Amino acid sequence: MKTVIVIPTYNERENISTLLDRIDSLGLENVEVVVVDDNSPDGTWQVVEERGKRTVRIHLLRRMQERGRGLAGVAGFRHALDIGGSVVVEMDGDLSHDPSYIPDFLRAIENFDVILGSRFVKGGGSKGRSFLREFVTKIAASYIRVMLGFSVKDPTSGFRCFRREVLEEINLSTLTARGPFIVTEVLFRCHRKGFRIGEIPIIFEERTRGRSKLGFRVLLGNIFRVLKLRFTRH
Ligand SMILES: Nc1nc2c(ncn2[C@@H]2O[C@H](COP(=O)(O)OP(=O)(O)OP(=O)(O)O)[C@@H](O)[C@H]2O)c(=O)[nH]1
Ligand SMILES: [Mg+2]
Repeated sequence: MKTVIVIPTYNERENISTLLDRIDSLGLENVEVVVVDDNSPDGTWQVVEERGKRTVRIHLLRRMQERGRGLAGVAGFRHALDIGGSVVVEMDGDLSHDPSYIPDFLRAIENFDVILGSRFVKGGGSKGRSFLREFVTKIAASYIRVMLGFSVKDPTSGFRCFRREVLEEINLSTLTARGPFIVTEVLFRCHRKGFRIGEIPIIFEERTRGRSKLGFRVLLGNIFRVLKLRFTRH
């Protein structure tokens, strides 16, 4: 059973080596990594390319024309399927998601189709986040749960694990979100298809290096994106 870890990056030069080291040190068997970088001006892709020369387990997808967390993630999923992944883990490249949880995901996915790394189940949480940022995340989670009918506690978590069949079924080519809203759009499809969605606790750590690409305007825009998902015929 091959596991593929998909990491979208934009200007994560200060974080990506540490993350790849940490993944290596887990010593997991049959794991490959796909970094999807949108030709970062800080040269994140160069770091990945260099490492990729030393090991066949690291793949770089360098997107030259497009920019955006959303379709970068989708490109990563496609590549993960192409190289034969039977389980696909998606995580951020800013060290907010600790790869030492990956074995927990792999255990949990045996009984589910999708596993979310959740800040809001027992044992989960966040470190280093401001009260305001945490508050916004919680309000957004409640809003999304009510509007889209999810029972999961942390629908916007970007640390996730999917069975291959899920990514084959949700029709990747018609996903529309270009930005971080993609995580909600993907979860909505999984939910509508009736896949079993589980959660495991994770401690999310606020990034300490590099800059967040998530702006206030994007967050506000998500209010409308949720409404659009809810009221569009599918
Ligand atoms: N390929 C690609 N990756 C991106 C893009 N924007 C963000 N990312 C990556 O997506 C992940 C999450 O982005 P962040 O900027 O950390 O956003 P966030 O985690 O939602 O927000 P914070 O909590 O503020 O960090 C990181 O690994 C980013 O490098 C993009 O345009 N293209
Ligand atoms: Mg982040």
